[in-house]
Order: sequence, then C-alpha cells, then structure tokens
Amino acid sequence: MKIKKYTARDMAEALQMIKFDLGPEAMILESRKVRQPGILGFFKPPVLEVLAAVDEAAKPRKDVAKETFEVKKDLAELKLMVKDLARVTGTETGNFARWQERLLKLELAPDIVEQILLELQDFLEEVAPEETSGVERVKEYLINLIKPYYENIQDFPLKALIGPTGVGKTTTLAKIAGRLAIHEEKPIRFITLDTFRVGAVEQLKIYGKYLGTTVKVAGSPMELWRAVQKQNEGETIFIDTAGRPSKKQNQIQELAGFLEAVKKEKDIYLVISATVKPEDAEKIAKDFSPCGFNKFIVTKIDETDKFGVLINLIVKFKKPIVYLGVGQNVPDDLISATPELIVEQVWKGW
Ligand SMILES: Nc1nc2c(ncn2[C@@H]2O[C@H](COP(=O)(O)OP(=O)(O)OP(=O)(O)O)[C@@H](O)[C@H]2O)c(=O)[nH]1
Ligand SMILES: [Mg+2]
Repeated sequence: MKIKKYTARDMAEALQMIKFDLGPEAMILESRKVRQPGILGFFKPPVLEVLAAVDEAAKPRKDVAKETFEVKKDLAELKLMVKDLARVTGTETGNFARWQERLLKLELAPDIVEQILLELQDFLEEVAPEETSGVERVKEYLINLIKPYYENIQDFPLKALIGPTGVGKTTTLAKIAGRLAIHEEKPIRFITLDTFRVGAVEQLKIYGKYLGTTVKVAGSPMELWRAVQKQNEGETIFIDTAGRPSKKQNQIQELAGFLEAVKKEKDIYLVISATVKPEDAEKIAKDFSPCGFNKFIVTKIDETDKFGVLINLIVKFKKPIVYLGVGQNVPDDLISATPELIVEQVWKGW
C-alpha cells in the first residue's frame, strides 16, 4: 500500500493530481481544509489537504490517453458536486474571507481586523457574518478590547477642549457645561483662549448667558494661570480654545504652552469629527499629542454612517472616547460613551 499527501485548492484539483500520480485505483483516505502557514496565510483561502492511497499490487495502469479521458470526465462531475455542496452549505466564498471584508467595511483599521481574525479564527471560519452568534461574539471581543481604557476614569473640575477648526469644540463645551449647570445645578465658569477667530468670544458669551455664567478671555499663559487660580470650591471651569489645523505644529505647541501653564490636574479633551477619514483622525490625534490630551470626544456622529474610527482611536491612542456629539442642539445632542455604546455605534455601519 502506498500512501501520499496532496495539497490542492479544492477537491477537483486534488483528484486530478492523485489520479495522475497514483492511478485511477487510488482511494481517498482523508481530506481536511488547512490554513496556509505564516501570518499572510490567514488572509488567503484555506487549502485542501488530501491523503490518498493505492494498493501497489493492484491491476497495471490503463493506457494514458484513456486514463486522461476518464480523469477529465470525473473532474467535470466533481466540480459540479463541489459547487453544489458550496451552495448548499453557504461556504462558497468562505466565512473567514467574508468576515474580513465586512469588518474592513466598518472602517476598522486593518491591523485591528487582523487581530480579531487571528484571535477568533476557529470560530469565524464556522460562522457566517450574518449569524447573530457570530456578530455577538465579535462585539463582545471589541467591548473587551476597549474596556481597559474605561477603567478608573477620573473626572477633573477643570476641562479644556482642543482640536482642529470647526469640529464642534465650543458647541460641545456648552453641551457638557449645560448638563452640569442645568441638569445637576452645579456652578460653572468659562475661559476662552480663542482670541483668533472673529466672533469666537461672542459665541461662548451667548452660551454663558444662557447658562448663567460669564466668560473670561485669557490672552497669555499667565492670564490663563491667573484665571484658573480663582476657581471656587465645587465649581467646574471650562476652557475653550481656538481651532488649530493639525498641520500647524507651531500653533499646537503654542496651545500646549498655555495648557502647561495651568498647573492643576485637568481633563484635556481632543475633539475629532466623525466625518474625517479614519487615517486623518489618527493623524490629528498624533499631531495634537504635544498637548497631552487624556480623553477623546467624537462629534458629528449624526453626519456619517461608518464608525470604525471610534475603536481605532481608543485602541491606538489608549484613551477613552467619553462623549459622542450627535447633533447641533445644546445641551441635548451629547451622549456619554461606554464601551458597549461605542461598539453598538460601530455596528450601525454593519
Ligand atoms: N451635525 C452636528 N453638528 C455639530 C455637532 N457639534 C457641533 N456641530 C456644528 O459644527 C459647527 C461648528 O461648531 P463649533 O462648536 O463652533 O466648532 P469649533 O470647533 O468650536 O470651531 P472653531 O472654534 O472655529 O475651531 C456648528 O455649526 C455646530 O452646530 C454635532 O455633533 N453634530
Ligand atoms: Mg470654537
């Protein structure tokens, strides 16, 4: 008895190899799908490993022309059978590849998708992306992936919002302050560093008036330091800042200088719009890192339908997204973010 192992794309190809090599009397002993070796193998379709045997004492081979004809006939029949089987079992393109495609469509970063596929490999090969059990398993994986960044979050009564131009810093500041002042009846105060944009101070003053507080303008780090020293017990101070294009590193450094002058512990929220491309969001976070932000806020969730960026930011910068801005209404269009809520939001793009 001669036993040999063959690796092929599918059963049809394996059979062709076996018949050619061992002759038509060969028997299939075993077949199984295996992943190709190495990391890249995860992203390629699995191959078929077939163990075949032939009794060498069996009849001598038929002539080659006849044998070739028979192999071709067998092959055609087999191809049909394999196709039918794939249709019936719904594995025509392979669950694994389909998961990869769907996860990338959520705009999750390719390395995060790779991590999910690697860690849940066995499970995802068996379950289609349409099945609830598969979706729940991946959601649970993502929740656990971002959860560590939500543990022991501190909340400081001094808060600054920074970020690119027009992302909704001032509006979001008014939303958070509004929650405190209106819903919790806590004292608040506004300071703005935005002496740059025409109308910026007036914009904040309107919100201040609505929430029963004044606005102090700080034109230098020293003025900011002085304004913050006057903080009363139980009061929360909000610092609004001018939008800084992330390419302008000198402006970001200047902003970092202002924030460093405040020696108190504080929350620095980097505000990013959900409408930017995922790679741009990461670039913005990198560019603003000299300011030492400790939390993210993602705004304009209502203006897009792909939210993978939420998970990308948390995982890559190891910081939580604590609020989602979901519209222009102050203070209502603001949601406190939890890992569960973030993953649900991401799944809206599924
Ligand atoms: N759709 C939507 N619009 C928002 C959201 N947050 C803010 N906006 C709008 O975005 C625009 C800019 O908001 P601002 O708060 O002035 O933005 P900013 O970041 O302070 O802008 P600069 O100070 O000029 O850098 C306004 O029209 C807001 O109403 C949101 O969550 N969803
Ligand atoms: Mg502003």
